[in-house]
Amino acid sequence: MPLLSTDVLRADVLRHLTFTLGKDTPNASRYDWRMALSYAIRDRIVAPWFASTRRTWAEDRKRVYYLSMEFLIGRILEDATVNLGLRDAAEAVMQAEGQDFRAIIEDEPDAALGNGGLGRLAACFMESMATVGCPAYGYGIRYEHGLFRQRFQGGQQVETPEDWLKQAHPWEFARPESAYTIPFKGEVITRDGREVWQPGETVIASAHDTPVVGWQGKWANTLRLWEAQPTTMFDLERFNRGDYAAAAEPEALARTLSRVLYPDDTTYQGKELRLKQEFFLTSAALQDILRRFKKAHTDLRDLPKHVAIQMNDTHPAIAGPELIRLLTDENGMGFDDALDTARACLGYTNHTLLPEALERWATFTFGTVLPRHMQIVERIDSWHRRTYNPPHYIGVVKHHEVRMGELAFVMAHKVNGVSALHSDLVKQNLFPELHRLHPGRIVNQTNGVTPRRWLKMANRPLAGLITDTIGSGWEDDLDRLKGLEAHVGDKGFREHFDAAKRANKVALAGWIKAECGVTVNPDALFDVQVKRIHEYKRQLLNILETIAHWHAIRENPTGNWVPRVKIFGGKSAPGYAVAKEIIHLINDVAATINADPVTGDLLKVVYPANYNVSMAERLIPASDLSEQISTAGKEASGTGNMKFMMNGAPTIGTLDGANVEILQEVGAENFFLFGMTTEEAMARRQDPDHSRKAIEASQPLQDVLQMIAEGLFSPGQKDRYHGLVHRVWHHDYFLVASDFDTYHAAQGRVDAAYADRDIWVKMAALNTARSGFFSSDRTIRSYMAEIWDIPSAL
Ligand code: 26Q
Repeated sequence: MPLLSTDVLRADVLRHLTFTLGKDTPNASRYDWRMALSYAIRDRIVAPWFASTRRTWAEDRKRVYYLSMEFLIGRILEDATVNLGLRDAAEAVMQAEGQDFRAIIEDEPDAALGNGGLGRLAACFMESMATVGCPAYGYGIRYEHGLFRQRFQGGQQVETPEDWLKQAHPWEFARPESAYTIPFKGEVITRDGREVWQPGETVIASAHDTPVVGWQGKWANTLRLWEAQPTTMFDLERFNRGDYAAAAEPEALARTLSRVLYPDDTTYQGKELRLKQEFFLTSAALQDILRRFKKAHTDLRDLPKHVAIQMNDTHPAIAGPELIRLLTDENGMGFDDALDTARACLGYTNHTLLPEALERWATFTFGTVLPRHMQIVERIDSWHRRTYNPPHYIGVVKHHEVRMGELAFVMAHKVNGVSALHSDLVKQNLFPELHRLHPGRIVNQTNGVTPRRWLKMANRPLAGLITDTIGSGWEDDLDRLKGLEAHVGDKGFREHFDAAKRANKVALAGWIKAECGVTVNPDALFDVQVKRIHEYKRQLLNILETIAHWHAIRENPTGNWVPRVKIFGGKSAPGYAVAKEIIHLINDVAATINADPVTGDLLKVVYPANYNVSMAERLIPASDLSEQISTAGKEASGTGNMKFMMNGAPTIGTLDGANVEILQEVGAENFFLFGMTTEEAMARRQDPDHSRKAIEASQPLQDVLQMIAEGLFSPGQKDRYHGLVHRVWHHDYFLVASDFDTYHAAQGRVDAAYADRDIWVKMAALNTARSGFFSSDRTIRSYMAEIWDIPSAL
């Protein structure tokens, strides 16, 4: 098969071009070729997919159901070819047909059904579950529009709708036969002593399945996304009465449910439509799970032996009450049995400590949209209060609000944080009382990322060097990267490592020129901060320090400076004014610095618009320095930090999230640590004058703030950043001022290290060599053992 695989693949591509696309080669567009190749690749996923599904049924295996409002998948075609071992064959086929393989790959829209870290984690988990042979379904929503596209207009973020489904989507199979009715609103009446929910509205959830194939095609799972459809096309009675607009209402409601992804990643607003989306996903998933269970079993009390349901944050936390409702109202189980059964199935992953991100629904909204669930939540709450009778009871329902974090905690047999530090803070700060009542329920599962996409696929030069050096097999056994350590002392290896990085940087420089119109020197230090824009992530700290660095070069232009390219990427939530102001400032500073002949090639600042998974795949392999500079105690884990490490970029960072574990794995001499610890940060905030004191103690920071305040970067509107500067002086909750000096000093250490090639390349290579722990395969195996109680099928 390997001998002929290219010829067979070529024949299949031509067959699809002819018979699926109906195109003759002379008329085939790039799109046609991409579709033909995608179908030919998809065909090869179907066999392992069927085999996995059949085995799961035949062996009656326990399955995991990963419920997530977000799956930030990115492009699929190249990843699928890599996992099937057909990457080079696919390139050869396209070449033989006179097609540019890269262009074909990049013709695919980037599926952005998620905001950031949480959604991308779900996508990495899907790939790792397939790789390690964990029988699994991902359940999500098939948003018609994913995360908005970002443009810059005069340096400011402008959002435009995203349209990934405009073209045919070759990776999914519609399953109209798998459809469920989802009820909303109405009232609960009592009939024969039983509560009966009479919904006021219903919609249909209709399934679309995407197979997810693991490394080497040994196993494949299903990502099942639900599309909302109207129960009745329109209300015939109203239509016949001539009320045409109102007659179309049921259809309109249904269509809005899966229309668009909410673009907020940290601020939660109590929007009714969002609650409806959450219930829509959750109810459809649970109905599907119970239907599948009943095909093989009869006693629903056995559910936990066969089913593990993971809630990705509280967004699907309505799963607790909904599962109880389905077991009791629809299947006749008693409440106590239903409660025990549901809890034994459910797990809850927490991804944030930020109070403004915690979901709380007004009981009025909750009771209106889900009247039966409101009753069940009250019953869960009083059961919990009665059973544990704690002194300071933190209820699920408090001050006319349903707290989804507490609900998820109470309804789960395991609750997990996403890094060691974060899990400790979940115990100590977020749920201290519940942790005392349920010791052992909170566990840690440090995040990971898939090395197939983030190393093998995205960084071919480095992946090739790794295989040449330690052989293949590291792709699904990432601890083998340790084997590189023995070669780090070898000058030849270091030269190859350096050359791989340089090749990526040259490619990125070309792209930056095309995208931003800025010429950057590939020998400069590429310093990269890419992630959602948020105050706690402190892009502001980075740009303030960039200004200080620029100022220092101008004061001494003939000094022995290390040339730098500062690269930013990321979107702000559309309604997050402060984040949008930071974006504007970065773009203003970039325009000023890039036009300065004094600093010239010594410093450039670029901010390509519309950061997404595909852009990450370009930027991260070409990075020298990973910026992970959040205020300690605020970043739950971070996963970008792991991707940079794998790709040989040392971190400049704080003791926050998984940075702590990165530091531990890589060693302090290979990590640029700075800043306050979580405890120091909390203590620092107790001083009401902390920022003023920090600014007055730092001449560089004073200079920077003065330059901004004077309008140096906004000559057309000198007061543009008065509000921003005022906040740094007086309302600096995220401690930008207090961490400025140590950050500035750490950047100085970076320059010194980079100036010595041997020191730098060794450090970079050790980052790759010691990144094995951050494979999401390790994370998934740990969930399987400690939360799901599921063995591998491989
Ligand atoms: C909630 C309610 C209404 C609308 C939106 C939301 C919402 C949506 C997305 C709230 C939060 C999110 C996303 C959170 C997120 O991405 N958290 C990140 O999760 C990563 C994976 O665990 C961590 O690595 C990051 O540290 C964490 O910030």
